[in-house]
Amino acid sequence: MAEDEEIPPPASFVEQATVTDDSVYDEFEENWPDCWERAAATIDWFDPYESVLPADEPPFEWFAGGTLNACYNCLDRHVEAGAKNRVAIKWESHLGETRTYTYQDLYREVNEFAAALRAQGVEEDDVVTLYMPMIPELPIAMLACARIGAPHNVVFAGLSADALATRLESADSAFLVTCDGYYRRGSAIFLKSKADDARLKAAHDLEEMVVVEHLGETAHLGAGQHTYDELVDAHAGAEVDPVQRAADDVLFLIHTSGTTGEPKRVEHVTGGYLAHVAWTSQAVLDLKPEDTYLCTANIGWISGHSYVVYGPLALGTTTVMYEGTPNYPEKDRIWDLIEENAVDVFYTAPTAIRSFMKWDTSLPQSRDLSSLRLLGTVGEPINPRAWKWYYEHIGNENCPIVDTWWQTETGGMMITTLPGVKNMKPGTAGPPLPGVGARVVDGRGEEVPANEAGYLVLTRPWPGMPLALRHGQRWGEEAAMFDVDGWHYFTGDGAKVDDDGYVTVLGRVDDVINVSGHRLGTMEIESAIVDVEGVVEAAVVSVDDADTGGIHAYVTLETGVSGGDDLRERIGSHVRERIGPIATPDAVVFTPDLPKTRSGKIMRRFLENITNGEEFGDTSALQNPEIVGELESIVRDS
Ligand code: 6R9
Repeated sequence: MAEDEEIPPPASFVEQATVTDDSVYDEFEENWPDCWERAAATIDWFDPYESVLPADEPPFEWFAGGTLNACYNCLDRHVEAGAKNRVAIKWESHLGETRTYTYQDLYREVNEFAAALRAQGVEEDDVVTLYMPMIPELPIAMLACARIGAPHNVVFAGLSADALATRLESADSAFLVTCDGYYRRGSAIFLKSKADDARLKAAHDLEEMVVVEHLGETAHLGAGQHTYDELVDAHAGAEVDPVQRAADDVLFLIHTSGTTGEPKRVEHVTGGYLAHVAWTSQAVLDLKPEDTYLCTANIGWISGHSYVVYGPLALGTTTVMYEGTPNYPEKDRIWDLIEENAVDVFYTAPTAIRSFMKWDTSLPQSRDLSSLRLLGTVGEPINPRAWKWYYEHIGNENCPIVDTWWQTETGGMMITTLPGVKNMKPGTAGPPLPGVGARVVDGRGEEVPANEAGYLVLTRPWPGMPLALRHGQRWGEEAAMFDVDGWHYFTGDGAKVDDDGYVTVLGRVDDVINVSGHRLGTMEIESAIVDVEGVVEAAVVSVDDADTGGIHAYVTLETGVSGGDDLRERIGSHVRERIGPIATPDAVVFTPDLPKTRSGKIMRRFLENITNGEEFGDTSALQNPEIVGELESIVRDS
């Protein structure tokens, strides 16, 4: 396979794909915005919408006038259509315990928990925070919230008590569902104690806490704290009518890293979001009700919301959820899951694929993976070598790969090939999906020539857009950078477009870094580091190593403070406490100074060059150009 080879989708795939007609692109162009009815038609509405998009300027009221319920779409309608015995969620614990929920089982438990939440005082539009690992009670709680119109606010279980406290405050949330603890690589992590800590730290009243007893330890319960089982048992057999939500009512909040030190709160609304994720699950992942599907994303992040829970369940598919990591108990965990469950569609991250490549290639080869029909990736650019390995070793050259570019802010997929229509180009996400407007521009907002790098902007609204953008807000400095004509959203990514309109995403160009598919804000980590006594300034950069990834921190100290392993350890543990283990620097470099512009802005670009052993460009714009060479020798000799 040559480097720039185009690979047509396998005929066996195209024969059975849901979307195979190239005319879908023209149809969306000619018929914009009404073309998005195709997305809206994948879900059921209580009241039909009056207009797809009433105006082409903010506020963007997608599917105005329509009412619906996301939980109804994910459960009731499949049960009503006779699919009650189809498996909705197949869960496997890290030790191989399995739990299977049919659509009827899930319907029953979601209704019971929805009744319980109501009885605890949760009303429509109250935000319920879910601080839970990958256990079935997490999607159950999400759907229960959706049923009663209470937006959920999922916080990744790997984040610290401090991070949870900040997110409770940011969401103004008085209700929390958590669990006693969970296992990770064989050891127990106690989540309830972190939740109790957050409760004390949050400048905010937490009224009620529900605790799932997952480890089986009896959790110590204080006032306003109940076990999940006690509440569900008390509402056994209860049925709760799904509330009618307006298309624009919030379905959930999610926090991600932005360019400021604070987590960025993103609110997704019911109608547009659900239509967007259901449609892309169908058109891109080619999911069908009879499929068994595995997405390795954690539900704590947007990929898990959209493509473990809402997309597949809206389509009535079987979604496989697993607790734990791809290498526990053994490095063939994923291939086990695929073989055992005869998985049809598999969606994972490039960082996982690179690990699979490093581990023993004979592991997937010794398994029967022939059930697979389509493969997907998300989270970061995939290099052509990893792409080809995935294509050959996992897909056996029989499965198209969709390299899907999107973000927390977009809600669902935006740039990728339609696998039944377009050729694939390894390392390139593909053209914008039908109806999506994307352009690559320079610093003045002018479109750059083909194959040249620039900034990736979205130039048309899309159904899955979040509340702030619907209302025409400019998202801080991220959107204010350009002078693009008309409405646009700056994604924070750099990209280039080839002559066929295929977009290659090059990575973040703002103060967000992507470390093994985890999105982290440099400012968030830096402000945790400068909290440590003795530290004056800090700058963090990502390590550009496809295999290891990681974060390096450059730190200046107060006079008289000496940098050593002790201080390194204190910095590491403080970052863990403030944010979580994923943000802990892999190396801390003490330096007399940081490269700065004349206006005092730290130039991370030079630090990135030094970290990654690259040539650095012109340093003449710095107030202290000599530090770059000095730092280079510190790093080289360390
Ligand atoms: C869904 C998700 C978003 C950032 C995004 C970009 C990177 C995601 C990508 C990709 C290249 C792809 N990214 N998919 N880069 N190719 N297929 O990951 O959301 O956590 O918000 O991260 O991830 O840099 O801006 P989120």
